[in-house]
Amino acid sequence: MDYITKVYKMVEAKNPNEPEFLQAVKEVLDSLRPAIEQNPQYEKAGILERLVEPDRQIMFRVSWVDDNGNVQVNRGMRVQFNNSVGPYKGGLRLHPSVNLSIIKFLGFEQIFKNSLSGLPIGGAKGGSDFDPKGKSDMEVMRFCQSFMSELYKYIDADIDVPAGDIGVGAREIGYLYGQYKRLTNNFHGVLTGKGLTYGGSLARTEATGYGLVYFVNEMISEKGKTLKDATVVVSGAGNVAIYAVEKAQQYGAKVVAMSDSNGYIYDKNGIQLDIVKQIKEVRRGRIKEYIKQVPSAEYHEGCSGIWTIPCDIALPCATQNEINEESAKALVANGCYAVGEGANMPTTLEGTKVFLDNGILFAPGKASNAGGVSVSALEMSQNSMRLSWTFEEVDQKLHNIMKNIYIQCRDAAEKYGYKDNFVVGANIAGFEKVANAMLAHGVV
Ligand code: NDP
Ligand code: 2IT
Repeated sequence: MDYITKVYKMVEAKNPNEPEFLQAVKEVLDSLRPAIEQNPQYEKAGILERLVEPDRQIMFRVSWVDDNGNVQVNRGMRVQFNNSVGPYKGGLRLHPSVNLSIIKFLGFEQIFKNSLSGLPIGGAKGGSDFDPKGKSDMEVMRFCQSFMSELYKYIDADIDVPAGDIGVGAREIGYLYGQYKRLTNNFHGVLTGKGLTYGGSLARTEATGYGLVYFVNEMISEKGKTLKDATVVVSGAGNVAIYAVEKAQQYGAKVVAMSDSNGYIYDKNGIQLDIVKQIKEVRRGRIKEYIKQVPSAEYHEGCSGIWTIPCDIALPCATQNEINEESAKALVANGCYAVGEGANMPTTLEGTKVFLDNGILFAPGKASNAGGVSVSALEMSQNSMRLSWTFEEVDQKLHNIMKNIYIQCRDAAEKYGYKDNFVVGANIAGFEKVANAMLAHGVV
């Protein structure tokens, strides 16, 4: 049994109830094989065994009182996975589906993503099974205050810097920051995605979606393709999806579909993003409200149907495992030639295989959605310097970072004999920096 198989079997035996974590580990380990075989020092130092075990996992009760005076209890967690190249960094997710498996998969992916960003940040993730949907602002505030009353003990601007993810945007970061400041009296960059009035960075809101499109643009340009007049399907209608649509449209693409967890809209004339922003950002409404304002558009219940819409480029920006084998096959059959993952692990292992076997240009999330955390790291820099950069400065840096990530993925894939396989490229390039830092630090 080779080293990789041995490590994977150990992870499987130790974490039998964590399917998402096992999926993320399998994807990474399988594609590291060429790098591991050519560099025996990694096995000798037990790098993989250490990499798959989080530095620590913190779990805590979050008690709060709802608007009716009833006591509610949620489970909070933070998994600090690896800080070999910088302080722990990664988002917080608030969604009823959150469990340890999901937070561990996200934290594990974050190690490689943050390494690829080229900035000094380690990997972590956290969150809670709290569902912000349908809650009043005051309920969200009380939850966030209770959550931070425990989390603050484990984070600091130089230790662990959380940010947003599904269900955590500017409102939640504001409440979390307020409580952190109240408890510690510290005003420093302990969270990113902060509001612009108290240390947030311009372009952080746009960063993940914009970065995704910058990456995809690099990837397709090398093959002589362009976003101009391309038909694009984007799943989700949250932070990542909205700004992916905005940037794709700026490049001249025609985005014809978006979704939320109930269903999807199809607008053959091209999505009117200002209407989507009104519905989702201002009113916190549902995507189906779009057809009230655009009667020529269609609304369909259910999420997976969105992948049956013919398109040139698909950008999954909602959640994990939203493209399975069947959806991948439908995209390929309809002529889709590029897929850029805005979400974390939106494609199943079987779906990814379909894309790679069919020569689809496939940008894996840990590379193509790294723009968000990269601008978070730029927010940390600005906070440390007590300065703030203009939108254009941050956007320019983001653009360069995404180009560099693409080049790292392309070159690592080619170096190990997997030209155009950006899954292999992203995993190896992200891994090497972390592994070499771990080697330098000795066995810790
Ligand atoms: P938001 O909460 O802003 O939006 C999430 C969107 O995805 C919503 O439209 C939501 O629909 C939909 N969605 C969420 N869960 C599900 C589900 N189980 N099934 C179907 N649809 C679902 O989150 P973000 O846009 O921030 O995050 C989207 C993805 O991007 C996630 O995978 C996240 O980890 C990843 N990501 C986010 C970054 C960031 O900077 N925010 C950075 C890098 C990656 P509904 O409203 O119905 O729940
Ligand atoms: O998955 C991700 O990279 C994020 N949710 C953003 C993390 C961050 O620290 O900005």
